[in-house]
Amino acid sequence: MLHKNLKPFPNGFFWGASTSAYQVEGASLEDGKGPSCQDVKMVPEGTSDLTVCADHYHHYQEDIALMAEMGFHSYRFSISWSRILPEGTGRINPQGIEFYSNLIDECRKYGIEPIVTMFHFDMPAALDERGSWSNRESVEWFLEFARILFENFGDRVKYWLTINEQNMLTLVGPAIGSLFIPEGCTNQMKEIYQQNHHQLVAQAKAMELCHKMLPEAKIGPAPNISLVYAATCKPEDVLAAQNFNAIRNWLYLDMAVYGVYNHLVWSYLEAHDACPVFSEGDEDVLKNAHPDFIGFNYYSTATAEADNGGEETETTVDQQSAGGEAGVYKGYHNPNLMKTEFGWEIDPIGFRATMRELYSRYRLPLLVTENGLGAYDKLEDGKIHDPYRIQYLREHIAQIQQAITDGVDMLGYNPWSAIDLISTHEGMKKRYGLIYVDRDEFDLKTLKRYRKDSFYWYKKVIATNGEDLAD
Ligand code: BGP
Repeated sequence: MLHKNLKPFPNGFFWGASTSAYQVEGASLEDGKGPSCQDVKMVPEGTSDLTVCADHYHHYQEDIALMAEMGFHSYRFSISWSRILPEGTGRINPQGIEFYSNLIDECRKYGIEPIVTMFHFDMPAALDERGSWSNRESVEWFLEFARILFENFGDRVKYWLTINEQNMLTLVGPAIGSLFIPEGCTNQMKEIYQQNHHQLVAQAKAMELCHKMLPEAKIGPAPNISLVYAATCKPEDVLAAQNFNAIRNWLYLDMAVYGVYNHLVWSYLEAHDACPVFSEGDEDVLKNAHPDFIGFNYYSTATAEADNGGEETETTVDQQSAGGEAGVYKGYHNPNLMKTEFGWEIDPIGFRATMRELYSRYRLPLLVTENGLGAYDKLEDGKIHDPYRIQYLREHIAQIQQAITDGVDMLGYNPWSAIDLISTHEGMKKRYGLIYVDRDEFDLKTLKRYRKDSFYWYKKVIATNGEDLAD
């Protein structure tokens, strides 16, 4: 049902937007920063590398001022591990600490709450050389990094996110430029789920450490959640949707919240001889960690049908494509949904369904850490007309209010992205920002910032606490 008497957005709702370090900062090897896996990867053909990005590193004051002009209450950004620890462990880079300290102060100067992602796809290259998440020591590496962040920024950062889209790292590593498979590996699935297990343990320990060191702070995970629909009401399709929901979504949140492996996923891993090995103490560590809220990225729903194990299934290419697994589920193109210019389905109502489901399952406040539309924006006479983005954001925000009226506890909305930045695998041409950056894929041009039409529109949305969504 569509509510007519809508509840208002709560006071203190975090209206803001998101970025990630390796996609927005640039200065990829400046001021003592070590390379991350993103800096040394093969960039997809036709797309630029990550040395300059939006040059946020050098423009952060101007960028935060623009966010303040929009009235942001929050800015969700990530901290580059290899800017803080160039070799991933050991030696701290003071200039890295200084940069984030200044960035945080700049936010606070305008009353913008910094929401910090500790890890967003950018493993230090030096740690990849030591086996990345495959190495059990990665748990301790992450904890060392976490402690440094809490020590240096914990006095000013109250909201922490552990690992961005761990589910996408596990399911579509190559699309986001982060896949580590050791030489001689014979069971890739087992290897990937072992790495996933290390990340789950690292996350649990980081949450516990955060609560110990910063009793006032709040911390949560940030997976990419797409509720999975069944393609039809055939019982087999419903089972397939349950399978994909478990593999794609619930594994990560059942673990973060309840500290246990989702039983459907465990049985799927057993069938593939891919169950992770627990080290001593893991079970307790996982059970003892408790997030304060659930951060989640939402772009669209997914749809699945039964797979009889016969024909070949489509491969999963990126975050929002479903692919399939013989005998488990098969991705299905939902004929009821429109797509973006880059082929991602658009489903605002599915956003509400996702929020309802998340809240029913976990009963924790929800923070939207990403949501947005990638498009080919054009700068004409100093203006960027992006009605398609306004429409996308408007329809999604309207569904948050429906969800709030459904009784879902919503903390905030931080769409992707505050400012144009480099896409995970489709370069600069796929823009998401409210602020336009004057550069092309390879021509850096002026890097000047322009306010898109969506900038002015979002400013009004924030000023009216979500009451006025009109153009
Ligand atoms: C999410 C990532 C972001 C971001 C966004 C858009 O999966 O957390 O880093 O890039 O998706 O994706 P893309 O850049 O592939 O269009």
